[in-house]
Amino acid sequence: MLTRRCVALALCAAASALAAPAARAQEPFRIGLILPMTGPNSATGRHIDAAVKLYMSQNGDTVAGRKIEVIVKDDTGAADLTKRLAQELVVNDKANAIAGFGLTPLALAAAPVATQAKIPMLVLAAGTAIITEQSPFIVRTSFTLPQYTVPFAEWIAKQGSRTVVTLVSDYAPGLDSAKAFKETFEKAGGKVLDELRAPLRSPDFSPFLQKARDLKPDALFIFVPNGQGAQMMKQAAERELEKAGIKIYATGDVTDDDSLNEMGDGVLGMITAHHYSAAHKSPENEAFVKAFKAQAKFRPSFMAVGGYDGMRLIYEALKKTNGASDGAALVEAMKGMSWTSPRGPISIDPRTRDIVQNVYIRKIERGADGELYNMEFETIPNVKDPVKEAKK
Ligand code: VNL
Repeated sequence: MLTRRCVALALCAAASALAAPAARAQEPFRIGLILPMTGPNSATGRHIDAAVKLYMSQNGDTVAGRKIEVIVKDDTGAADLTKRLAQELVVNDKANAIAGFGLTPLALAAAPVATQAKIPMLVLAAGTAIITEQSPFIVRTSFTLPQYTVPFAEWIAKQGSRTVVTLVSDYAPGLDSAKAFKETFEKAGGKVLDELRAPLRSPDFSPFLQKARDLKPDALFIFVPNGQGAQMMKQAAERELEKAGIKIYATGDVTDDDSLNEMGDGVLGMITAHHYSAAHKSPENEAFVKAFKAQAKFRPSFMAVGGYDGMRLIYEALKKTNGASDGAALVEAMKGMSWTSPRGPISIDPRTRDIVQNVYIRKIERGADGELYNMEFETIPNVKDPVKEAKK
């Protein structure tokens, strides 16, 4: 005969057997967001963090029954710290995904951690072409440097410039950009007279700008990462390159929406190429910019849009797996996904896990609100990373 105690115990056991899977289903889905929140690249961190917060306030913090928990870590832009934080997020915080990566060396440092932990690694910022090849768990929502450098070099060649000097930051994305520019521009019949490289840390661009001026090219092509554009354009103005008959072309990293207003009227009319401008004309972008400004109190840059789309990718993948956090299943769910981002139509190339997006040629103009904007006037649609396309 069952005693009262036995009955109670049996019920307890039954109850806890029922409770166990339910409790597991309610485990939060943890995203370790590793960003440079302080140091020279803090603008990148600030924009991505604000965009992630905006996405969550618009879309809620529960997906397919899983509560989404974002754990933000500041890597200050130091690769050894990025790697340690990624390891700690996996081991101590039981992160189900890691995301962020403000600079290429930081993404490269974290890639082996994602491979070992078998969890998705979302690259929201860094732009060297080879990054997505460093782990089968990497998916990118930012951009690649050759993605906008190649169509831009073709466009510049068409404008009639015959000789160009390139000036880039001396690290992987800069080298990617300079190489893509030279190959494309020379194939179109132009000539790159010199390939200048400025140091990444605490750069003084003046000697490089002077060297470019002395070489008397038709045009100068510039890439420096997010956060260094204002200093570059100030020093370029001091060297009076335009007065010497040298046109300045830059990637949109140089004239990003965060620092453009600091550059003053000297940059009016300058032409750049990039995948995002806060002035992009679409209902999706107008709603995004309005909501972003209301919540963050500053206007979104291309870094913000990379973070916003990265969150959407995680949310949509979790819906597809019904809340299951298996890393390989989540990455599979992300492959081929497409939607209309604030930047325009985008998709994740199922072969490379890299982003496919429009590239826009833009001109700096003063907007109706008195602020400076990169105004898009030509679109090169659905561009895949040309480096990985060439390897097919
Ligand atoms: C990178 C490329 C970083 C483009 C950037 O800003 C950028 C990178 C911090 O791959 O390191 O605008």
